[in-house]
Amino acid sequence: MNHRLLSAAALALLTPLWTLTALADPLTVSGAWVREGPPTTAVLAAYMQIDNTSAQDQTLVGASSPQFETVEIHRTEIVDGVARMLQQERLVIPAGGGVTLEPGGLHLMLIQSQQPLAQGDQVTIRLRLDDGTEIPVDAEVRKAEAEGMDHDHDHHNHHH
Ligand SMILES: [Cu+2]
Repeated sequence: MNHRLLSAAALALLTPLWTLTALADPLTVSGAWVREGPPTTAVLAAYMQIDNTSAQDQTLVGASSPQFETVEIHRTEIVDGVARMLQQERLVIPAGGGVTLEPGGLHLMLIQSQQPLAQGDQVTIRLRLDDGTEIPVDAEVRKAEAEGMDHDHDHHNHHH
């Protein structure tokens, strides 16, 4: 590679980083909601659409909520006919693309709520990217729209 090509490549790498600092969040989150659980449950699942409006892949490495002790990234998979939840260390949202967190698939697991949450309550979640950026998300607690269509989290909620 000659020097001119090299510097052009370096510039292409640097430019998006520079513009990122001036622009809004690289991710757009829409339709965030938390599935209402039984009154006694301390573990709830959050779902949302995450779109990457930047020109670079973005990597979600975690999340937190002031209303919960811990938030984990989970993926539900069917293993030998049984739904299991596998914790994800990271979740890549491709440049110009999106990732859907939905019942039966990816979700945020909200663990150990500080107080009971019911339909209509708001949950504040902060998504954390690998570069340290935090993206606030407001999610409303709702009943599942198609209860019975999916069976994830049944092992959390044996009491309904
Ligand atoms: Cu989970």
